[in-house]
Amino acid sequence: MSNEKTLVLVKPDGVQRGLIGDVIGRLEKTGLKIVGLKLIKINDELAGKHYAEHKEKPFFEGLVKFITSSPVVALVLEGNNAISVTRKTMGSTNPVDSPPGTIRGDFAIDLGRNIIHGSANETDAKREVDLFFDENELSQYSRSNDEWITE
Ligand code: IDP
Ligand code: MG
Repeated sequence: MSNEKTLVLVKPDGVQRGLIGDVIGRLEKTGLKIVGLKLIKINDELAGKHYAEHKEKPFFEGLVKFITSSPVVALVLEGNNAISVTRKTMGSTNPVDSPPGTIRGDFAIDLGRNIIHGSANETDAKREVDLFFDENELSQYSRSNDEWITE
């Protein structure tokens, strides 16, 4: 789809390691527009909803413990193909398989400490944006350089 919104989290490891600026900077430079942004501590309930698809997986308990262990930065990015552009910029789930130049490839070496979350598809993106942001926390605005980013 053309204009999309996607949810990104700078996970606890990214916050603790001082990588918030690097991660957001890379995403910003793609041309995607930040329309929501906040620092929050995820509780068990929100973690369970966010990672519902992984409830039966052996790593679920560790994943919830990790994602609730420290604040995260939650972002909503908007733009043409925001979901796939963000996933491409992030790299693969396992940093070991992520090429240099991607966020996970450059900043991480462990599957369970991979710095960033990004929605996987349109259905997940809608659900996750609603889970983390109220409507009134999202901004609609234009930038003076929008015509230089999108034809
Ligand atoms: P994604 O974050 O690239 O969408 P998912 O498969 O949705 O990857 O998994 C969610 C998160 O769970 C991953 O980012 C990673 O932190 C963690 N994870 C996934 N698979 C494993 C595993 O086999 N062991 C430990 N952690 C895992
Ligand atoms: Mg996923």
